[in-house]
Amino acid sequence: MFNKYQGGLAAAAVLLGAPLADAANTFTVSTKSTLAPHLAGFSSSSDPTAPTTNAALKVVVPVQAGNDQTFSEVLVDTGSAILWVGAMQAYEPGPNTQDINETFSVGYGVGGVNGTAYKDRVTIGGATVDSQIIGSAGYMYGFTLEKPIDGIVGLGPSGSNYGEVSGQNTTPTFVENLVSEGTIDEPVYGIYVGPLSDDAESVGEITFGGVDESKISGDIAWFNQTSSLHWNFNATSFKWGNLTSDADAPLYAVTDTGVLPIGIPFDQFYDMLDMISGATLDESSLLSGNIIFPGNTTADLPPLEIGLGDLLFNITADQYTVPTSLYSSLNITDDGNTHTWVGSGGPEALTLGQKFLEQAYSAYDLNNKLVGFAYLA
Ligand SMILES: *[C@@H]1O[C@H](CO)[C@@H](O)[C@H](O)[C@H]1NC(C)=O
Ligand SMILES: *[C@@H]1O[C@H](CO)[C@@H](O)[C@H](O)[C@H]1NC(C)=O
Ligand SMILES: *[C@@H]1O[C@H](CO)[C@@H](O)[C@H](O)[C@H]1NC(C)=O
Ligand SMILES: *[C@@H]1O[C@H](CO)[C@@H](O)[C@H](O)[C@H]1NC(C)=O
Ligand SMILES: *[C@@H]1O[C@H](CO)[C@@H](O)[C@H](O)[C@H]1NC(C)=O
Ligand SMILES: *[C@@H]1O[C@H](CO)[C@@H](O)[C@H](O)[C@H]1NC(C)=O
Ligand SMILES: *[C@@H]1O[C@H](CO)[C@@H](O)[C@H](O)[C@H]1NC(C)=O
Ligand SMILES: *[C@H]1O[C@H](CO)[C@@H](O)[C@H](O)[C@H]1NC(C)=O
Repeated sequence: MFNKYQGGLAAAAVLLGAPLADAANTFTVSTKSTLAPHLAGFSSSSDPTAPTTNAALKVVVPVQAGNDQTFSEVLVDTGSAILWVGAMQAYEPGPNTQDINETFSVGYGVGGVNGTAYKDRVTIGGATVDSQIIGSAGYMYGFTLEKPIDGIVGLGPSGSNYGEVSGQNTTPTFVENLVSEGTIDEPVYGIYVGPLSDDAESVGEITFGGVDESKISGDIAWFNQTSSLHWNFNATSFKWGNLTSDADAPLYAVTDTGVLPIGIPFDQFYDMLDMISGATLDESSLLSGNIIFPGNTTADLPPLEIGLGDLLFNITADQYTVPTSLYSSLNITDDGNTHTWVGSGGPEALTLGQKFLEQAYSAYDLNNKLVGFAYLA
């Protein structure tokens, strides 16, 4: 989750097999996508694959810390890099808690939080860190769309949490600590955000220490990170019907599990509005800024074609249309129009939020500063 879209630099995909193959050998990752949310991650202490729950509007994972507490709705955010809990259930220092006499404070694009920082033993799924900096929420504002949440686990790039804990410049993330404590060999992780089903929550997973090969088809396309603060990289192409991004211009992309929409390049976004008669910008719902198509165009809406290296992800109209079952939680009035998850990503820029990630596997390599994508199996 973030509030600025930072452009990266230059646009070529790399297909690297090596870092992955090594990392994958360090863990035998079982597929746990059918396990029940909230409980499953703790049923097997040797399983490094923590189930995440795509609760329609956010990806959450249960986190154990404090006084033998389970914080079940902790938002998975690849756009930040600090761990805090205690927004719903107060954090209580427990047998493994060290009082470090520090505070923490983080501002996100959609809210902010501060409070006391501790070191504690923290478990996510089968993965445990003995000495993890964890924030205990004291004061919090915002997060309208995300609430209720228990906290946020940041899976952003190393060193991107500068100044968030008093007395420290940057602090190690959960994944960095898994490596330094010897639990995983490589600071590599993979995220599968299960596509949302109509009726209920769907289950995805995070794999620490490698990727879950059973969730992907073909190779992962890896991209050099172009900003140290977020998972920015250069994408390759964008197309929607006859609207295409300029092949000679850069196409700056950022991926973030903590944001919901798919942001497409500014020029094509406004061309879309001009081209479809009756198309408007959402001005009143919680998806303010997204495009709304008149109901009569539904049948003709082409897919969003997003090219990342050699991979081409087609996000179909069905996939970028907001289901009516979510209208009330998003304050959308059922006016017969087609409300979408599609907004502007900024000039020559793509934002690949949760609604994109439901259709792709993503992978992160902290040492080599790479972000990768693969087709889902
Ligand atoms: C990615 O970075 C590596 C190491 O800095 C470099 O060798 C490679 O050429 C870069 N790839 C691209 C596509 O920029
Ligand atoms: C805790 O930190 C405050 C502010 O830095 C300092 O004044 C105080 O002495 C510290 N307390 C302990 C017990 O270290
Ligand atoms: C948290 O923010 C509130 C409101 O700005 C402020 O009053 C409070 O002192 C802050 N607490 C910490 C621990 O930073
Ligand atoms: C693009 O497609 C739209 C809708 O089919 C059409 O009205 C428009 O003329 C086309 N534009 C170009 C440049 O082909
Ligand atoms: C669809 O409805 C809009 C108004 O809501 C109108 O401007 C447009 O011409 C209609 N398009 C078609 C293809 O009927
Ligand atoms: C909900 O929508 C109405 C108009 O449809 C608007 O007046 C109101 O401000 C919206 N509420 C929120 C929380 O966005
Ligand atoms: C993506 O959609 C376009 C337009 O409908 C189609 O031509 C293309 O074959 C699709 N590509 C893939 C990889 O599904
Ligand atoms: C990303 O694209 C920009 C603009 O074209 C370029 O300057 C930069 O070198 C590219 N970076 C990588 C890692 O490809």
